[in-house]
Amino acid sequence: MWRHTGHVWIGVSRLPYTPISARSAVNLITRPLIAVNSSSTLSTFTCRSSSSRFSKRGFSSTARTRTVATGNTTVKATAIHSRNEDMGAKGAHTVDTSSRLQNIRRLMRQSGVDAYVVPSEDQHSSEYLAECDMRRAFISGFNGSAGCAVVTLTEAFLFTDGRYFLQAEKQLDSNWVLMKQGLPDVPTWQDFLHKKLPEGSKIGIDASLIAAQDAESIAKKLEPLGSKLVPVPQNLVDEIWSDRPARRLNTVFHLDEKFSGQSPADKIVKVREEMKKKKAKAVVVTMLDEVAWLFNLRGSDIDYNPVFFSFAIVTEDKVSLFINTNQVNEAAHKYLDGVVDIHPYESFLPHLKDQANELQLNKDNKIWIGERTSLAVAEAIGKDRYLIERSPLNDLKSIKNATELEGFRQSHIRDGVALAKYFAWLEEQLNNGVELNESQGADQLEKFRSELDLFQGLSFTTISSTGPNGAIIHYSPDPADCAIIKKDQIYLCDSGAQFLDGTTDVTRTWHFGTPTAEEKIAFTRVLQGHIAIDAAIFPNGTTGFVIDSWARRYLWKDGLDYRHGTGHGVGHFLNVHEGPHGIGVRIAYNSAPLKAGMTLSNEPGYYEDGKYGVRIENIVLVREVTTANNFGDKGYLGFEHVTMSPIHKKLIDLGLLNDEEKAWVDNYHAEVWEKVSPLLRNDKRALDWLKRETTPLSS
Ligand SMILES: [Mn+2]
Repeated sequence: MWRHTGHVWIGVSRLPYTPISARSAVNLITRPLIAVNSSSTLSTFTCRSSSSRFSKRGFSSTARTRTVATGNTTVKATAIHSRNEDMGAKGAHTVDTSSRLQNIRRLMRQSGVDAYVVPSEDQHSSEYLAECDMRRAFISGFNGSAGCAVVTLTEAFLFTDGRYFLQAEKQLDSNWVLMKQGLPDVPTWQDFLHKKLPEGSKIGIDASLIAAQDAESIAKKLEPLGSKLVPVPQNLVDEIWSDRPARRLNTVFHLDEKFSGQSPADKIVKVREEMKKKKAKAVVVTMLDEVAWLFNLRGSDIDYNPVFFSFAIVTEDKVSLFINTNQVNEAAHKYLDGVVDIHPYESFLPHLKDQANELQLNKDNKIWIGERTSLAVAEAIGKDRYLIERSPLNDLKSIKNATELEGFRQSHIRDGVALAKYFAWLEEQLNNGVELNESQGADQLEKFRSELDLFQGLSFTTISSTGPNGAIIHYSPDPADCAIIKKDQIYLCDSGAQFLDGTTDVTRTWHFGTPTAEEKIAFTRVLQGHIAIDAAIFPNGTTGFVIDSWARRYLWKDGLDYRHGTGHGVGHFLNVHEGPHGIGVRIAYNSAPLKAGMTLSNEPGYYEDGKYGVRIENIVLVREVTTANNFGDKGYLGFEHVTMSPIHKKLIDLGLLNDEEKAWVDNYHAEVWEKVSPLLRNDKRALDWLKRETTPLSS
């Protein structure tokens, strides 16, 4: 697997991704393992997004890379030139990597390594990268979100998964061999190192970009061959990347406790309680959303993710935050006064080294690092002095307090206002024969969202897709070249926003003309799965792995399925994807039971390549429920949906629903009307639309 542990979200799609590997492939059902629409021409383009003008804190203020399907039109990829072209990280065109490879090989020889690995990750194992961290894209020219480059002195290999085969084929120049991970006989990049490279190879790596755990297992396999991983102090890509963009240094502010509901001091107490259970002397926090959560701080160093570059160390009596201190505004400085010592970001590793020496570490008392913590961090602590286990902050953060949960409810009601305004507007435009493309739709939705209270920006790039584009799971429209939204096709819209009181992520599927019987059946099967999850009741200790099939069983009846997970954790005004829990067939979902207070998406779908995509996504909160019995004294859990947007009745084949399911739809719609309509009093179009879309099925 790409990363064999931890909770990983890969891709621009806002969906829990099912990685394609020998291990997970057995969990996937009958469908072919290619996640792109084979009947469309896939290209990528870059543009400056127009969306930034609505963004208050600039979460979406830089260039976006977009993947666009152009239907039957073949777009000359070379015709697109952006000002980022030289970076190699943008555009569908092929970058000539000859001189880059020549340069890096010169440095490889100087460093005495035979191969050099360029992973996708940054130092914090972030899902989304800042531009300066897109090293693999720079060296290879391939800018998909998942992949790893291995450069030898004579060859260059790019490893990626099924979602990106077409894109990589298009973008890689003749210097590169595309390694299609997931196909038979194609090794993962990790296995490639011991299976394909000659014995006695010295394989260079930037220790800050590879998980300690990964490095450990790779080293073990290399050892019998006399090969080894060699940490190279300077990142060789950075050395040759002359116009590498600087890191963003945006303002870091503190989130008022009326939104966060808990002080950093309280959170630190909880972290120390977890440390005690493991006899750990310290916890090192390397994930950016975990640092942000711990101190109630937010920033905007990475698009869509209200995080900032930082590390933290919590010991039994000290808390240290490593951050570019200039970024922290005065109020935040004051807020943290007496709670945490603030140090420069660059001093993190040396500081950690000193601290590890000061603490009395032994085989029972170690420093706790998370599963995705880098080799560099592990090495700073020293061999046998660290414990690798899921970060306690990951678990603590996933259980929202009452304030955060109420924020989720309220922000989703407001979000429902923007959705109602948008869908009503869109329908009217299409009925009036106005020609609108997918990107114009996305922009209008963002405009409505930007008018909402506490809005901070989008939580990811809006997926606004008509017809066949909806079947491309990681699609997002390119403003310069995307499809016109068609009245007689299914329209799928997956979008979300960041608010001070919560993060939203919602998918709705519409048909503004007359859907076919086949489309209605697919939609209804998806809806039945959605309802099954929403209404699920299960004992404490149950994982998302166990209930995933509840979402699929109705599709399975018809021999249908979907190639992504059913649900992911959602941050509170933090990353739209977070762990450790989720609903899906990946075995990792079996390691984190669902607990009261967790937030999740519920998003089954169905995709008919070349025709349409269907997805229905709500955010749900996990909560305790009262049952007639309490077998095993475990307590029972269920979900509370917070997303407030109608589910398209026109696409429902009523003949497939039982009475309970029909009642669910009617009850949900009554709730949407009750909560959203009071906020739409000044918008007759949206109010009329909401009224119509939320009337009972039988009316
Ligand atoms: Mn989602």
